[in-house]
Amino acid sequence: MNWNFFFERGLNVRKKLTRLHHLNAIMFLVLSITGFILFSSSFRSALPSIRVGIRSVHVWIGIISCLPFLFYLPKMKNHLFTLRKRKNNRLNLHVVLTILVLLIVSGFLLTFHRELPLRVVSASLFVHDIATWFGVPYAIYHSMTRSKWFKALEKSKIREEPMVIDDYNPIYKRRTFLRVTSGGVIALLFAPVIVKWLKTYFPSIGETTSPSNAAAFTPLPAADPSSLPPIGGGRNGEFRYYTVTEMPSLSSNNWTFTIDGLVEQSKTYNWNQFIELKRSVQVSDFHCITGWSVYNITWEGIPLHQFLKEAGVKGKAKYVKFYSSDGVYTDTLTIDQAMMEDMMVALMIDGELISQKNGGPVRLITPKMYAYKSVKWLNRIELIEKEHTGYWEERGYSKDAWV
Ligand SMILES: Nc1nc2c(c(=O)[nH]1)N[C@H]1C(S)=C(S)[C@@H](COP(=O)(O)O)O[C@H]1N2
Ligand SMILES: [Mo]
Repeated sequence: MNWNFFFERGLNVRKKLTRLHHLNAIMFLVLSITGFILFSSSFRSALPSIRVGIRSVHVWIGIISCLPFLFYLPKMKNHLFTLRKRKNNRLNLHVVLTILVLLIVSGFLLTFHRELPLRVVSASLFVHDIATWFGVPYAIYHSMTRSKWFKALEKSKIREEPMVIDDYNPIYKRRTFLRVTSGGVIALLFAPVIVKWLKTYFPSIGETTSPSNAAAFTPLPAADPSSLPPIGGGRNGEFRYYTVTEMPSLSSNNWTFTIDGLVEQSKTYNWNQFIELKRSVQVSDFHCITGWSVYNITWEGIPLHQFLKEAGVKGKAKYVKFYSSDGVYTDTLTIDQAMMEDMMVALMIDGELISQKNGGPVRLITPKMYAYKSVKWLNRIELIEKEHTGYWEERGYSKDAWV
């Protein structure tokens, strides 16, 4: 047995691993930051123009960070061997590798989400999120407790005290205390984001009822009997509430709805007139391009084609433009798309007036297209001749929004 060979080799691997480790730490940091930006709803309004760019950076660094991982895999056996006597380090390695594999696989699936079944995409988003909520705090804890200053802190007080190595060794007590405290602090810092994330799956956590619009809008429209109980059986899944502005505060006093442009009959409705319009009920799904979906929603509202037919679309009109009362968000459909059966100017969801957060009292829904088409706080429909580029399409989203 050539011990020297083992020794040399071990050293070499260790050095390489350390370098790899630092490189990975930097990439992981960039991935966490870009990932948080993509997840955070406040960032939507802060810097919407770089959202698509940030996603590309996130995806590319994600791909690049797989390379060291591939380089590491053949050395993994060796690495585990060097750690054979250190249970904690081995455990750490297993945790880290599991988290990385989960992040890489789900990240890969999310990158190609448009080619995959929606359920696979939602599951990937869930895995990607949860692996992040474990992985990021764990990585912070890990790099903190291994840093030089933390180690110094662990030992600092010991010098003045007698070094008795027994069950009550102060080194261990102080160490445990410091580690538990810092772990606790990190967990506390992450708790709000994690709770927020959990709420998107389990709305019963925290506030049970999202403030409805019922107080601001009188009279309340009466739900169609088939909306109550909702024929869809109640929606499945939770919305992530998005806005690129402050949410507009609307009430039946200031609310209006206009259809104009290239139509025979422009018209502006007030609340009382609007809720007199004939409504129908549909059950459909709602898909955000970022990967989450809500299924079996019972929507009640005015089918878009009905609206357009009543207003009389002029021959010159080629596109339908939708405005939000937030004053910023817009989107368009071609006339053909707008005439599709399930495009709807929705007023009620599962038998209730659509809440403010959800884009109520009136929002567009476009079930066969991604929800960036479904303008919230809809207050105007304009028939136009030249194509208009919608809010997110202007900022890099695909004009092809078909799910
Ligand atoms: N006015 C307005 N409408 C909007 C948006 C927005 O930011 N502002 N976001 C869009 C996107 S990207 C999605 S996924 C859905 C989200 O709807 P929700 O907030 O009700 O979940 O609304 C769409 N309509
Ligand atoms: Mo979206």
